[in-house]
Amino acid sequence: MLTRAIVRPPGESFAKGITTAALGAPRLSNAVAQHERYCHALERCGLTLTRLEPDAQFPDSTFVEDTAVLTDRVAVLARPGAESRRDEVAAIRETLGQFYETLEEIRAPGTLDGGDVCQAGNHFFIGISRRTNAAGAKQLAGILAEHGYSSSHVDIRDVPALLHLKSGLACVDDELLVLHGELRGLEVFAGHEMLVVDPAEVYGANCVRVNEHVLMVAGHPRLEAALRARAYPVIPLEMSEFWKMDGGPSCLSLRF
Ligand code: CIR
Repeated sequence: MLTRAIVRPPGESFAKGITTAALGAPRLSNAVAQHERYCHALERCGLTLTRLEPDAQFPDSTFVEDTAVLTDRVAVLARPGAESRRDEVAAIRETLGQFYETLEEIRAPGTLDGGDVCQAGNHFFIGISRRTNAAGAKQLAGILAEHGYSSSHVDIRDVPALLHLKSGLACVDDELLVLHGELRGLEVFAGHEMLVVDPAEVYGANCVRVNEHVLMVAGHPRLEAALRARAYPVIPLEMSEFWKMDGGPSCLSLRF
């Protein structure tokens, strides 16, 4: 059961963040409103929020998920692959220190973004991506193993559509994976039930289970119907401004 989340609303410099999406510049006022609705959705799922102040020094700092990997047994500070995001971790270290007695961390030359880490029960899929390198993935696997978790690596460097593993993969529960079609054939996912998103709805694959609910991007009717058909209560959220900056529902919070 998740009880808390850390969030940080987008700041004045939000539009200066890194993006590959050719969807135009985000409008800050819309982003702030969408973020506020996202926060309400987390609260509706039973979470108590720690709301950090917007930080214009780091345009991508609203995507807090990339700065850490949180589990029931251990918290690991990430080392973001993008140089411009690396110092976002300092503030998260301070915040997590209020909740965890010890914090592990990914060290150089390893890089790791939290968005590349997907938990499925006691197993973790760790993406090797444009942001997370093999050294970072290996360090995380070692830390997780010390705490009794298994893990496997998923190399997505040949899948340009995916910035992070969780851009195309969500673990809705221990068994059901929602995934981008490019990932469907990978041996590493064998044995899991798979819900492959329609090619017209690939952005929808970045959804996130929060206790009883699944938070997903509004406007993905096939995925929404498929989740509802499996009796998951779905909360659709407008994410247009975060989509413009390559983000989605999972990356806007650290949940624990
Ligand atoms: C970045 O490129 O780092 C941000 N503009 C988007 C990060 C999205 N994070 C995520 O999917 N976990």
